Amino acid sequence: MDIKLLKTEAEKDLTLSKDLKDLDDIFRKYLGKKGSIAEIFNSLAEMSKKDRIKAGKEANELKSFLIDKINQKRLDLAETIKGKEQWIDISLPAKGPKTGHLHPLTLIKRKVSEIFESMGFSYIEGPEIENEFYNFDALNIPKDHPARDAWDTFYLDKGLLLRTHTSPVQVRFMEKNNPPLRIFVPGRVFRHEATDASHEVNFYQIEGLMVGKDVSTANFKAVIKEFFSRFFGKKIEIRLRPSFFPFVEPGFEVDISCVVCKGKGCSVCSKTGWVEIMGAGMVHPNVLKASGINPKFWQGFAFGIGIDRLAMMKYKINDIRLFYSSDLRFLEQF
Ligand code: FA5
Repeated sequence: MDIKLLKTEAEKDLTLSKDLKDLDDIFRKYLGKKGSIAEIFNSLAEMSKKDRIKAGKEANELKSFLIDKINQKRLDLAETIKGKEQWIDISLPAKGPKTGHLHPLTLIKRKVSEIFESMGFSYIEGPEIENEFYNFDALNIPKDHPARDAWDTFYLDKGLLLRTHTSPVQVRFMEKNNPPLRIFVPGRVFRHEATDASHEVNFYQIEGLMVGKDVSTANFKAVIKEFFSRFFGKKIEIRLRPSFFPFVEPGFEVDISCVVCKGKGCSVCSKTGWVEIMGAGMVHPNVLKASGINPKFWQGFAFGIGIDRLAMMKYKINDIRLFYSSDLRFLEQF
């Protein structure tokens, strides 16, 4: 390889180079591991001693020459492109780290907690892995009772299961605490069922329980009316439908008018204009008994609200599955 020709070619390349990328290419072409200079060094072994000394010296000179030229050109380019996007101004303050934020379901849980706490309810938690006694038996759902089918359950080994609702915590709490009592229990629950726009296999509920000497359905209505108006910050239409839950008597389901479509009918409310948001009722005497409380002296109401459904209404989300999608485009809006 003719070193003089190589030098001329490199000088030409350098003159024509316009940006830092061109310079990197030139560096690679001549000084890189597989570049021209490396090639010359590799071929030295095949030369006669005289040629080898000459070529080695020239190649080394060309190498330092090119390094100097490239460095100089780099500085020149930096000067000329100062102010343009390629210029890195090292005196600028660094970009701050991206901070995370709370998940929309956490925001809702906190808001709900704040409201119930202000009404004198205490925050209580219970286990996500339950046994059949607390999830079913103590809640007046005997083994072979068809009502058990209402909760499609993920069973684990040894009589354990993933709790299908937060109601078992009613019993766990009443076993250890005497009435009068007022608690709310936010928590994750699991159901082995098909998902759609308003159903997930994993979702969140808030259980509420108030037991006293003369706690009635009227108290329940007052509490949830106050809750909904504070939660939504405006008047919301509520409707109570008689319903059956073995652990309450009487039992009802509470619907609120669909905020997503303003009651017109959409995928969230299955075109009915109403969204089922909670189950509720007066605590069944058998549940009080199973928890060691005498139903002759004490009575109360209980309810279970779907947190996800509340979040859907509050933020006008039309598919519950978005909460669990981990999609930042969705989550960054909150
Ligand atoms: C229950 O789970 C009862 N434990 C509620 C209860 C408590 C009744 C105390 C009486 C006394 P239900 O299966 O209807 O009931 O669920 C309660 C709420 O959870 C529903 O109103 C709904 O808001 C929410 N929910 C139920 N299933 C799902 C699901 N698959 N995905 C999302 N939310 C759901």
